[in-house]
Amino acid sequence: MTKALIVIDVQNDFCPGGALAVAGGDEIVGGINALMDDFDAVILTQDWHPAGHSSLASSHDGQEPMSVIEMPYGPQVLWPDHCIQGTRGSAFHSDLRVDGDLIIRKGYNPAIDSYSAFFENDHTTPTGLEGYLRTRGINNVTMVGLAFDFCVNYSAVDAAKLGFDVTVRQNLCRAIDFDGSLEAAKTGMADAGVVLS
Ligand code: VGL
Ligand code: ZN
Repeated sequence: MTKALIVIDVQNDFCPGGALAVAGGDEIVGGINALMDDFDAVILTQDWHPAGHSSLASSHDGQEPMSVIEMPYGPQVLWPDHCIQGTRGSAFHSDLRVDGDLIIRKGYNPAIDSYSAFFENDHTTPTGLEGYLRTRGINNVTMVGLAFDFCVNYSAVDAAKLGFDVTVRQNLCRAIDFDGSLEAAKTGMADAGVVLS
């Protein structure tokens, strides 16, 4: 078994004081750092939106943050401006170890959001992570990070659908919990065969 730790979006904007702060988002950093040495590969993801990205409420006239609109690929929550490329908010938490093997950016396509580390929200356009893992012989992934009910959830379900053995360490995640998203995420991950530990 060759195993990777995938650290999802531990960035300033998802931590207290950030633009899309997840409660307790900074509490998981030390535990994630300590876990890294147990894996053959460590991969970090970075939410990385251009200004004017279609997932931002500010890009849509008359829309408030946290409203939901219909996009060609399905419903889309409109988020406050967050993780704009090159801003402080888009940087990793300053205590996070960034000596991993790969940083994969996502959400850079202006027209499509990308919660998952594997596919954009059209569930079709790949990020390349699958190929990276397969060519390194990795068949087992553990996921931690932010937010449990969005990017961790989408990434874990996609990884399971692709045939990887997937564990999500819940104590090293924090959730947004918007409109039932936390319970839906737990059910969806369990149904996909993700181990919630
Ligand atoms: C995320 C909402 C918008 C996440 C990213 O990392 O879970 N959530 N962009
Ligand atoms: Zn985002």
